Amino acid sequence: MTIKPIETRPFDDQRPGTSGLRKKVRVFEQPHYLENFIQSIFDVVDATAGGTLVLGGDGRYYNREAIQVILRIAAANGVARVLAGRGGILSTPAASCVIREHGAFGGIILSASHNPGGPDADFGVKYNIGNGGPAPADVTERIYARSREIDGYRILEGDDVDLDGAGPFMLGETRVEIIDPVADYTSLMEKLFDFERLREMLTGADFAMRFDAMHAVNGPYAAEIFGARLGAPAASLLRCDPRPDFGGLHPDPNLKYAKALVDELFDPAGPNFGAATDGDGDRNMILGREFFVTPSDSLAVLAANAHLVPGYADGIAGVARSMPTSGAVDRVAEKLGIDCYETPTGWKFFGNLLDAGKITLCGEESFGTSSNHVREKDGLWAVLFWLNLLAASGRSVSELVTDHWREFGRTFYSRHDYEGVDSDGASAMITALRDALPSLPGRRVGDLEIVSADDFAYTDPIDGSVAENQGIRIGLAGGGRVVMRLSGTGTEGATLRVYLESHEPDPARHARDPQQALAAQIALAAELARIEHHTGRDAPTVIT
Ligand code: G16
Repeated sequence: MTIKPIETRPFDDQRPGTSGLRKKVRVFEQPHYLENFIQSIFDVVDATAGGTLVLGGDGRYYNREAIQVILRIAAANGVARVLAGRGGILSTPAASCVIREHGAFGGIILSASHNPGGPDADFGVKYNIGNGGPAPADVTERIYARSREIDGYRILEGDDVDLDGAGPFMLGETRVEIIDPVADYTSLMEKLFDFERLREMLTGADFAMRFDAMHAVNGPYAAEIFGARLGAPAASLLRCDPRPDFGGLHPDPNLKYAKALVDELFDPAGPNFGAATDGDGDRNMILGREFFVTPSDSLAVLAANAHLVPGYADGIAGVARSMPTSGAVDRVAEKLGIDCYETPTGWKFFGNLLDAGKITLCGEESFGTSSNHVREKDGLWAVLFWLNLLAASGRSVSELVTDHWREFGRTFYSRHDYEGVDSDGASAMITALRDALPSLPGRRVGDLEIVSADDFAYTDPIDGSVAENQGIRIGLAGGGRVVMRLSGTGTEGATLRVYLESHEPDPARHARDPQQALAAQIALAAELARIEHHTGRDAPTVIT
């Protein structure tokens, strides 16, 4: 087998977003496009020191083809050993787990997360570092800078590796081991949760759950953990066969895209517990009977009750949430006397805090929750955590959450997304808001009084790195907030996200509909940002 140097020219659009490089499949299929980006990674990360690389993806369209290309480039760049998930499969949290368990120098994860899959849909490449977490901005910026000047890549000529075979295979000097994508992850879950108690609950006559894998990567993980280990009936596992196009659906576990599951749970005679995870298995949605748990509340409830779960019985060191995530967990941290950090959107910002032992749990409003067991958000972990809480407390999902509200007050929360709007209009809107920031404090809109307004900036307490322009934050008297930012994960136009929040201490007012409870905040956002003027939209596309 020979290593072939190939001449190439740079593409100018390979800057990773909130979570890796996400583009249409057609973009990745252009000659040299994927190769350039992968070579740029190897030019920045020293892969020649005899280390191990982890490789896998969420099984979406183009996953297998991309893996073959990456294996050949890895071999030509002197990677000693690659651990590849069988069939090219590794969920994002499982990849993080495997990187950590096997002391790999890093991993390449192929996924566009919750974005749809298929020849006309999305693909993505993400590089994770040796702690198992997404590469921090200084690394992704160096990869981007390299991609702007690259003039060649190295690739090994040879046959495809049999990703479904037993292995190991040699690709030139590189040893490719095919690993069971589920094994390491399952062992880790067994260490954290009370599997005996969970088995009792899931096989019991008075408990019914539904887990929806959305035809995405978590299907085999759910089959092993819920089915084989915990004895959940087959009927409780929905859409657990992964498909390259996710069955033509949008693998995003929210009220809109997991509607069938939501409808089943909102039947008064429905199951006790429902959950769904996304394309690459890191996001989660939690439902009780006739009850939706917002991701922000989920994080707060997990933090307040973590002592009930074996892996966290000794207490938690601290918590962190992304800036747009509601302040519900802040109140828990205050009561527990632990630190609470507010970070920019993006899981990578939790990495240093987790590595330094400053936090144990962290989460985001975008349906992400996790802990120090890996360095990614982890959908199945969150589902197991909730099941463990139900088993240990004997309470239902709605009881746990409403009890929580009674103790801490309810933080009403909603996110309004305006998807696929004109990029120039969206940027103009944010610029206008930014310019208006100094004039906002003291202003009243309807019954609301603005007490603070800024463009969120974050200084990492561990390495001092600074991230600026992370979203417009408008603080309201009484503890409410309106946050506005543009998504960093879309592949078409721009997506405006408006995050709305208010705090209600009075239990008599906790049962209100969140959209009604937040009506004043919704009106304030529309007026201050002139959303319709800039985007041409008079209503959001998705409300969660
Ligand atoms: C990614 C990041 C998350 C972030 C989310 C939303 O999630 O890992 O940290 O909260 O995107 O980002 P945005 O609001 O910029 O679209 P995932 O599940 O897409 O990898």
